[in-house]
Amino acid sequence: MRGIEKEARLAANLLPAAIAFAILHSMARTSSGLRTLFVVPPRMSLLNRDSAATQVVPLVGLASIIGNIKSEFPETAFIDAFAEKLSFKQTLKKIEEFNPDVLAFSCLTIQINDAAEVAAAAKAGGKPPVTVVGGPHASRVPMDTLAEFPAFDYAVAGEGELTMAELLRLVADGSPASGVKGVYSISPDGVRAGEPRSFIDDLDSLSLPDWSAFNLDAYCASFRLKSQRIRELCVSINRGCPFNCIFCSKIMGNKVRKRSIPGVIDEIQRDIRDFGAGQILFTDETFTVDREGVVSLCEAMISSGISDKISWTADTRPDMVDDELVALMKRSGCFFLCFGADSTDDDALKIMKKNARAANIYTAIRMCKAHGLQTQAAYILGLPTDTAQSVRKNVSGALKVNSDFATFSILVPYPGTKVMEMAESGNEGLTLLTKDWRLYGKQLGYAMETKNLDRRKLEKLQRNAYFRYYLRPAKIRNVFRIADVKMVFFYFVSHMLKRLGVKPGARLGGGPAAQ
Ligand code: B12
Ligand code: SF4
Repeated sequence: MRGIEKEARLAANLLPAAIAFAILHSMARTSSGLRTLFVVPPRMSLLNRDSAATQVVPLVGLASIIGNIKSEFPETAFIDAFAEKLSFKQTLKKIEEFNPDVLAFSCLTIQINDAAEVAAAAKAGGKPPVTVVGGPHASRVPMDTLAEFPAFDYAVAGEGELTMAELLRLVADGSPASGVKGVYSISPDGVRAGEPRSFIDDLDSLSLPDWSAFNLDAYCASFRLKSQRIRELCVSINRGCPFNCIFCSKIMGNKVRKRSIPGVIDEIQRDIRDFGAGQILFTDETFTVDREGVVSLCEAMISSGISDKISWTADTRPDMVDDELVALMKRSGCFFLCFGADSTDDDALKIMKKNARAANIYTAIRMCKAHGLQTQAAYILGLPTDTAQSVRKNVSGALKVNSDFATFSILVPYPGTKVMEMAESGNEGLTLLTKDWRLYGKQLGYAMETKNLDRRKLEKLQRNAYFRYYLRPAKIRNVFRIADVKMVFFYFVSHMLKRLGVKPGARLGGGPAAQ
């Protein structure tokens, strides 16, 4: 095997690039022995606060891919370098130890540069693996991702379960995977290939997410203190959202595809029984988009006794809850709801194409409070038309809404969104500052500013929003209840460092640039 590799490497130096590519891809990979390693990259940028200051949860998308390929490819493993707080070097060491044939990354936009650096370093080692990238960033701009980061051989757009299985079969055969729907590639001689794969209609046809490759102790349950030691697992009950908010990446398309409720109940019971879950995070983009389905789910959680064993939390839109539903959700174990409020101003909601009214968030929070649910509302600052005054007005509204927790993000032009289109055109009141993806943070970023508010002003308004919100007697203790104190500390230290001239893309120790 090593001899074959040597020969292949020698050939790679002598033959034209296209042939070398084919040889490297065909190195002795039998289907069942194919070693596949999925990786969430480590956090390597010093001020990448978005990824540090939010929940870090086990990714159900990756667990689902693993669950759907594991019987055919048993030599599959997973490293969440981000959750395990591994450095670049530690991540690389673990990759080398596993010695993968295929190295596959899952990345948000803010993680893509870090993943590319790890991929490049892994490829420079003794046995270069075939590298694949999937997840939100690659899904929206697969070709651009490959052109920008040659360390990736393939980019997968959309859902990975079926695509990855087909890709691995071809790699195991030593064939190029460029014909697989959903797989994008640029060959060494520049030929681009790839076409979209349709969304999976029948989600019940998929195997359950497999958590056995995860180090579940590396995560902390959402909205709980680490000391509470509750194990949280993620469950997705449907995919897709019918709305078209201008800032949303719309990874899962417009059509809502639902799972059967008995299937979801089986999964939760399995998560409790086999993986010790004490809390469930429903990761659906709009959990209550199918009201009937949620009613059936809650009733089934109550009748099966699940609601006595676990608590749960979810995200939804403020216009998609009602009193009866909230009461039922609470009875079935829900303790916390997050709302994409976005703004407390109707005009701003119109600009965002939210298709909702500001009044909805006031009503939603009131209802939740009446039923004893804790709440978080997420607001966005920095719309094209925003001024300091309109931002302060939005924040004053948030104070009146008075959810237990609030986040104030600065609008980010994620690739593939309408906001990116507007920012790129440069004539809709938004200015794109960079395409360095490490700077695409919602909390401390540098991606965009507006015609009325430069970055400095935007960030000052954001800081003031947090001060106004949390420096109130009834709220200050909340900061310490969910966001562990380190995160709050990191938020302010990051701002200070930035003021002192540290570039948001500066490296944490251990990354290649720091060596
Ligand atoms: C639940 C959720 C969260 C949860 C869980 C995080 C998570 N990463 O799953 C929480 C609340 C923690 C969260 C936080 C954040 N989130 Co979030 N989140 C979502 C949401 C609503 C659903 C994700 C999900 O579970 N989907 C269901 C599963 C089954 O699908 P999936 O994860 O996408 O995986 C599938 C495919 O993507 C693909 N795939 C994924 N990885 C790979 C890898 C390979 C190799 C392959 C082949 C395929 C593949 O196959 C999977 C199975 O089909 C999405 C919106 C959306 N619809 O995607 C936003 C989304 C992913 N979040 C987003 C953002 C920006 C964030 C934050 C940065 C925001 C912030 N600052 O607060 C943080 C980052 C936190 C972190 N460290 O990861 C953006 C990402 C945009 C981008 N281009 O980067 C999204 C797309 C929402 C948006 N704005 O449009 N989020
Ligand atoms: S932000 Fe939420 S409601 Fe709007 S399109 Fe995205 S998932 Fe749907």
